[in-house]
Amino acid sequence: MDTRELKPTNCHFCGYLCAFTATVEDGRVIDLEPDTSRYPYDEKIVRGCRRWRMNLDVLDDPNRINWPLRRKGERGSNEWERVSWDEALDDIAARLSALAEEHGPATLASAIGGPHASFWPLHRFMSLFGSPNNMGIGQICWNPRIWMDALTFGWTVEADIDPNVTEAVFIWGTNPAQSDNSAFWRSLIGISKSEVPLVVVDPRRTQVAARADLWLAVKPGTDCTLALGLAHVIIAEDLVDHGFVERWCHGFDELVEHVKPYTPEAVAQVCGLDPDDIVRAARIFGKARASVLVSGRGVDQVGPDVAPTHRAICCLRAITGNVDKPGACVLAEMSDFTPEVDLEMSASMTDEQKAACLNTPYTPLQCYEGYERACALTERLGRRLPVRYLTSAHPDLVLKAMLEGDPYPVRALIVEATNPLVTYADTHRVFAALSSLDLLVVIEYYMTPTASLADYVLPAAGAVERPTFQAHGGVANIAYGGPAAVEPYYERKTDYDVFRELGLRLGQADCWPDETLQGAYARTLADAGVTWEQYCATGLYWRPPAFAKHELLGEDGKPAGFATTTGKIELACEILGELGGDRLPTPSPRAAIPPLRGTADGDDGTESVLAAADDAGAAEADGADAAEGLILITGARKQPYNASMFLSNPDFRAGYPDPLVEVSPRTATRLGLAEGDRVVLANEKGEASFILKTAPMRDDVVSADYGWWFPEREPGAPGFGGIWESNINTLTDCSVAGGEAMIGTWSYNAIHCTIRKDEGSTA
Ligand SMILES: Nc1nc2c(c(=O)[nH]1)N[C@H]1C(S)=C(S)[C@@H](COP(=O)(O)OP(=O)(O)OC[C@H]3O[C@@H](n4cnc5c(=O)[nH]c(N)nc54)[C@H](O)[C@@H]3O)O[C@H]1N2
Ligand SMILES: Nc1nc2c(c(=O)[nH]1)N[C@H]1C(S)=C(S)[C@@H](COP(=O)(O)OP(=O)(O)OC[C@H]3O[C@@H](n4cnc5c(=O)[nH]c(N)nc54)[C@H](O)[C@@H]3O)O[C@H]1N2
Ligand code: SF4
Ligand SMILES: [Mo]
Repeated sequence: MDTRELKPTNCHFCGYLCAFTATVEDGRVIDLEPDTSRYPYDEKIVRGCRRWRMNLDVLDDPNRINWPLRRKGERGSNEWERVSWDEALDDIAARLSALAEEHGPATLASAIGGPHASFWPLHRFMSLFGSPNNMGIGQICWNPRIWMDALTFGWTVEADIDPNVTEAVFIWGTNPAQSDNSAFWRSLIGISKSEVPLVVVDPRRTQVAARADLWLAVKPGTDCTLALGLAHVIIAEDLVDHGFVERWCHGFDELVEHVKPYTPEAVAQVCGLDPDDIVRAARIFGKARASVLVSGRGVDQVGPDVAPTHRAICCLRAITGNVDKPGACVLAEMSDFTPEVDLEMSASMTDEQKAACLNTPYTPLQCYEGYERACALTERLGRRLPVRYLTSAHPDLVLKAMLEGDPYPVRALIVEATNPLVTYADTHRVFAALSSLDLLVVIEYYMTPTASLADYVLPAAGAVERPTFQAHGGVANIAYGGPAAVEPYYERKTDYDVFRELGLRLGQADCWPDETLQGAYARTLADAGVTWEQYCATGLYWRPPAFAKHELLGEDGKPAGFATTTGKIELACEILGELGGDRLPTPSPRAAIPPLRGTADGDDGTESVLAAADDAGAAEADGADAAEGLILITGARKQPYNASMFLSNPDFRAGYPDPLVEVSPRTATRLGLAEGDRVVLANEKGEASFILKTAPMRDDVVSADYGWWFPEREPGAPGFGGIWESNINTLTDCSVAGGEAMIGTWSYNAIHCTIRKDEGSTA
């Protein structure tokens, strides 16, 4: 008798969660095929992806962790004993209670990574435990855009590329050909073949830059200045949408004054561009009836310039009337299903528990007080941002509390779906801090370098073994995913089960009513009037938002406006001013326009700006690009890898065996280096080894891979899977003092480094 069954399920090796049909026999998946009847409804996405077939191998990979493991030898010795779940969770719960008793609940921190799982179960556990110290990647991924959109427009905006309406597309610091590899990238290929102008701002000539009508090879870290330069031209050439600005924007006159010095010539000097290209780009953006602008990690990870760059981009959209308009961008809606903010149950925290957040007073926006101020505004239109991501504790402060007990000791850490020894900044410090803990619990698929340091490694169930529900933090009315095809193999558990079962041991029973993750998702959907079965049938819950929602009349007969202090789009942002920040977007000193020297050269000061800009080289010497004048950018996405994942796949490694660093051919020649050389990148934080590759990009920029370790080696001491060899985060730093003032963003791009040939080895 054939006992095979066909089951719908999803991949979760990237954020798309493509739909599959699994052939299941005796509780095991024996085959997977793309399912085009469910979201994202496109077989080409899957077939064009090199990862999807890995789902079968990963399910039963002999290197997967299948049982709870407890440390037997010295920390990091990679000696383990298998224990039962009850033994592991009883002991972890008891030790957490004892630590909380001694130091207070904030002594427990957590760490997360990219969007590999639903993180609200961890956040709910933390809220109920009473700790505000969840740490993550928020400050350098997602938060800056969400925060600055919310403060400027009252909520987040999404790009609305519509080939029938959109008349200009700007791609700014993002390379979807490698990072997205899917529907969005294919829509850009379509745009590049059409009449719609495509402008790309990126120091590297990426695949999208190669297809662009205009490529602005900006000097890393100077994007805010460039955006203000575009605003200058748009205002000077009167490409402003005056009707929209007068009706809906606050602070336009101030912005006009503010951008006066940002002439194309002055901006070109700072950004290393041709002034004519700046004018051309501004005209393209300003003249189109609908312009769309998509930004990415290139502007999310430039430390002090993060907030002003996003704000300047928001201003560009606003002064040209490209807000909540078809073909430009759309203000998202709160989810109809239970939003993240309720799922994470942060409201259950006491004021005293919130006040213990390590961010206070270092980052006045990214902390509970900042959140509550911002939320008081967005709530006017019924919108609530998730709390936990946007208050996530700054790694610098968490590491300090671990290492120095200052301002109180953080003694325990739960790590879910991240590999901080490779992906967090300043590996040496992360290593020292994690090694110093009383209790380190890592929930993982594999024995990563981070897991090898743990007291307990708990086996996580992956996609196919668990239901999925990708909901973008509840800031948009969309969720996608589907059911599990099989029960978790061996003794793996979903992350949800781990946190629920820990929670039950710590008196949280009332807040975990659903025995399973699927039950919890079904409850979430019930708020939207949809059943789990209905959701699984299409793999998508989506309601398209309307446009021009600010015009909608409320019960008082007045238009809704925007959920900001003034009810308008805030070109001059009042809440940022109240928090001690800049009301108008202002770049950090390294990207500042040189000050005007008197007015003798002319009324508009242009020539004096140019004279001053000649001195810019001197200013550079004390900034990011001293030494050999090189500027390091890190982590440009490359298929088929994802951060520190998939390096053990033999096919992937055969095609991409070594960590690479890229420079332009001219820079290689200047440095006396050749393609294939083994080189060492170094700065005051550390050094790492790479193979040199030449690529079309801006001269003097060095672009290094991130995520490299060597899973084929021993993960524990002394080498920890090779994390000290080619791990670019041994050169990065997350000090809160050097970061962006409101959110605390540190720099993975626009960093100082030197490069030398590794004479000791041959590639
Ligand atoms: N293959 C693969 N895909 C991934 C990931 C992965 O690790 N691998 N990670 C996922 C995650 S977590 C994220 S956040 C997304 C990120 O997705 P993207 O935002 O698309 O990230 P990248 O592809 O690295 O593109 C960033 C671009 O910014 C450029 N850049 C660097 N510094 C600057 C600068 O100062 N100014 C400007 N204008 N540009 C600059 C880089 O050259 C690079 O081309 O990708 C996701 N997708
Ligand atoms: N220098 C530099 N550093 C960076 C970046 C950069 O561009 N440059 N990018 C930053 C960005 S944007 C991001 S998002 C981070 C990404 O950083 P991470 O998320 O830490 O990177 P990954 O290598 O994807 O690590 C994910 C780990 O979680 C495990 N895992 C995957 N899925 C699950 C799951 O469902 N449950 C559990 N329990 N475990 C799971 C995997 O086995 C893997 O070891 O890196 C950041 N670090
Ligand atoms: S890795 Fe991403 S694009 Fe590829 S099949 Fe999985 S979900 Fe789809
Ligand atoms: Mo990310």
